[in-house]
Parts: sequence; structure tokens; C-alpha cells
Amino acid sequence: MFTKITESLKSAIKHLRHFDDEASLKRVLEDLRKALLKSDVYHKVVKELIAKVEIRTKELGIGKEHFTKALEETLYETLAIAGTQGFVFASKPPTVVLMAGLQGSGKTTTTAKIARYLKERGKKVLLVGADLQRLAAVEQLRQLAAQIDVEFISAETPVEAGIAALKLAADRLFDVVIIDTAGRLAIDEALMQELDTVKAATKPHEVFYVADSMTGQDAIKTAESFHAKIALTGVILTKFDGDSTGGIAIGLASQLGVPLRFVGTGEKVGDLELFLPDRIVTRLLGGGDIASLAEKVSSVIDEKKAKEITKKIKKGSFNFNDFLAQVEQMGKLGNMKSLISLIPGAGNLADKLGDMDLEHSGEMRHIRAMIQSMTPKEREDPDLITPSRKSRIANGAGLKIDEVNRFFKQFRNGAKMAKQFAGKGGMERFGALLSQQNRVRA
Ligand SMILES: Nc1nc2c(ncn2[C@@H]2O[C@H](COP(=O)(O)OP(=O)(O)OP(=O)(O)O)[C@@H](O)[C@H]2O)c(=O)[nH]1
Ligand SMILES: [Mg+2]
Repeated sequence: MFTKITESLKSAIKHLRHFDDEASLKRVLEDLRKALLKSDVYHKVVKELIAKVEIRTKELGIGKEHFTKALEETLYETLAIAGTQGFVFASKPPTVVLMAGLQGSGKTTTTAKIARYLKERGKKVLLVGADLQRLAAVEQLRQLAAQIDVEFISAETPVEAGIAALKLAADRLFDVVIIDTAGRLAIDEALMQELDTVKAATKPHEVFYVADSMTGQDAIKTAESFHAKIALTGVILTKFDGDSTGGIAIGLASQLGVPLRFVGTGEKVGDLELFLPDRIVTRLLGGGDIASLAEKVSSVIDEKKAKEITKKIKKGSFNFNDFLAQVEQMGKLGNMKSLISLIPGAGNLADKLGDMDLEHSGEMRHIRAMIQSMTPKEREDPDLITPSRKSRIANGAGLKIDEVNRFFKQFRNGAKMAKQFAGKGGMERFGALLSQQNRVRA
């Protein structure tokens, strides 16, 4: 895992080196495009998203935080467009809900889940078995209804079941009627017709489309056909407990313009949650690929810093602040290799270094403590540091004076060496030195 991140950082740095910030952003956006597509976000939506993120990042100023902020905001906006979340009651009961969706998407389970959700909120719910394609389907819902202790009704045909349910609801004052319907493996005319007839007979306030979040891009097209025929008013994403990235939600929300209401998070009747845009955003951003993009943007910025530092090294004005910045940089990148590959022209040298993890070595902690014990002026100009100041630094860092002296010597030698290497032909000499050291070590 760690190696993978480092590798991608390294290659990002390599890629980004020769571009100015805007070109680098373009590159990162291209990576974002691929990552979103991989997360099953619908291609049309991806295009719009990228355009928005680009504009927003530029407005804020190119940088890691700004890129992440722009991305988060855009994703959130895309998901929240359609408004209402959760359940909405009709002004006059009963609120009638028609459930639709492909076979196995989770309609029957979700019907029971919503019933339970409403019952817990004190509502009187009637479940309607209108999937009469299979006897087992009616039985499945009947059992679920019994399990959560809500009433159930069915009939010979879907329309008859719907009409009987409405009559019962009026007579016995039910608050909500939820009609479970049949699914097909793919959309077909007969299914749509059946749904349409049930809809005409029951005039539902809500038509919920139940979508399996594990399905890919074609889920959007399917949902669009349902929407065109029976005018969906809400979407419920099921199987969100699986490996899905949630990318499909982004497409559904923005392509249909229909609000996502609930998310199914398991097989049990209690596994239903209100749809919250932030959750999907977090899930998408947490999915490795996209998270590492933000890192790439930060490497663009670090690249700029690295150039400044190289300039300073060449002028011989490299000081403790620069050194600390380098150490921090190393902390971010994780190992020495990455730092070396930041030095212009030193790309191949990185491979010659072993996997030295300086950041976590005790020595690096000491160095950091020493620099942090210096005054700002001392950090700017190492020559200011007299022996008495050195002992103060040693005290501040909790080290012996010998250790501080050794560090100063190393720093001076290092700065001198760096200056040499930053000159023409320096990299070759640096490389020779490194392989020499590696041989000695081996
Ligand atoms: N893990 C998980 N499984 C779910 C979820 N929702 C439904 N399922 C499972 O998905 C399978 C199909 O669920 P059903 O509710 O029968 O789906 P359906 O859409 O009614 O299917 P048909 O009636 O055949 O069209 C069952 O095994 C459910 O337990 C969910 O949110 N998470
Ligand atoms: Mg079913």
C-alpha cells in the first residue's frame, strides 16, 4: 500500500515537473476523470463535474486544499440538487407509494424497510403485494410484514391489489400505503405497462425507484426509461453496504433530477438510512484513487518549493528554515527517495538510494527538535549561532552539546556539498558519491 502511494507520487512528480501550475491542474483533472469513471459515475456527469472543479479550483487558486474543496463542493452540489431527502407525507392521508425497479434490486426488502421506518415513527402502514408474477414474491412480502408487525394485502392482479389497498386504507385510516411491484431483468414493455396501469389506478404521491448501487453505468439509462414512463419522484440506493463506491448516486441524482431519499445498508429490515450527500462524497473521496489526486496537486506546489530551494542552494543561501522545510517535505513524502527525485535532474538517482525512512528515524526527530529550538533569526542565518547559543539549543532540544555540534558540522558540509552538486555536472558527481556509499554500506 505504502509503496503504491509513493510510486504514484513519484510518477506524478515526474509528470508534473515540466509544467506550470495550470498544465499540472489539467493533468490532475484528467486523472480525476478516469477515477470518477472507474467509480461508476456517469460519463456525462463526469464531464460537467470536471469543468466545474476546474473553474472553482482556479477561482480559489491552484493548490491541494483548494482542489479538494472545489471537488467536495461540486460533488455535494451535484448530489443535493434534487432537494428533499427521506420520506414526505401527503397533505391528506394515506400517502401512497409505488415501488419500482429491476429484478433483485431490493424492492421488496426496501418496502419492508420503509414500513418499519415509518412504524417506528408512529405511522400506520399497509403493505401491498402487487408483484403477482411469482407466488413466492407475495409470500416474501407477507412474511416481512408479519416480521415487522404491519398489515398486508394482496389480490388476483396488481391493479386489484392496489384498489383493494386504497379502500382498506380509507376504511381503517392508514397513514401510508406502500405498493411492491414486480421486477424484470431488463426493462420491457410489459413491465412498464403494468406499472403504468397500477399507477393510474392508485395515483401514488410517490414513485420510488429502487436501484442497486453495485450496478454500473447502464443503471442510469435504465432509471431514465423508468422515469420517462412513470415519472419517478425519489430514488433509493440499495446494497450500499457492499463494495460500491457510490458513484452511481452522482449520476442518478443529476441525470434524473430526482432526489435520493434513502440508502439500504444491509439485508435486515433495520438496514435503512436517510440519504445524506456528504456520505457519498466521503465515500468517493475516501476511495483511494480520488484521495491520491489531492496529493498529486500538493506535489505540484511542493515542486515549486523545491525549485526555490534549489535556487537557494545554488546561491549558497540555504539555511535552517529551508532545511526544516525539506524535512517537513520528507515527512509528507515518506522517504528519502521521493525527496531526491524532487531535485531537478536527479530522477534516476532516487533508485540508487535504498528505502531509507529518515523521517521516522531518531536522528530526524533530533534534528527537527534542534531547529525548532532556534530563534527565527538563527534559522535564517546559521552563522549567528555562537557556542553559548548552541548549548541553549541543546537544552531546548533535550540533547547533548556534542550532538548539536555534530549536526552543525553535518549541516555545513551538506550545504557546501549541495552547492557543488547544484552546479553544472553536479548530479553526476552526486550519483557517483551515492553508489560509492552504497558499495561501502553493502
Ligand atoms: N446487502 C444488502 N442486500 C440487500 C439490500 N437490499 C436488498 N438486499 C438483498 O437483495 C436481494 C434481493 O432483494 P429483494 O428485495 O427480493 O429484491 P426485489 O427487487 O424485490 O427482487 P424481485 O422481486 O425479484 O424483482 C435479497 O437477497 C436481499 O436480501 C441491501 O441494502 N444490502
Ligand atoms: Mg420483490
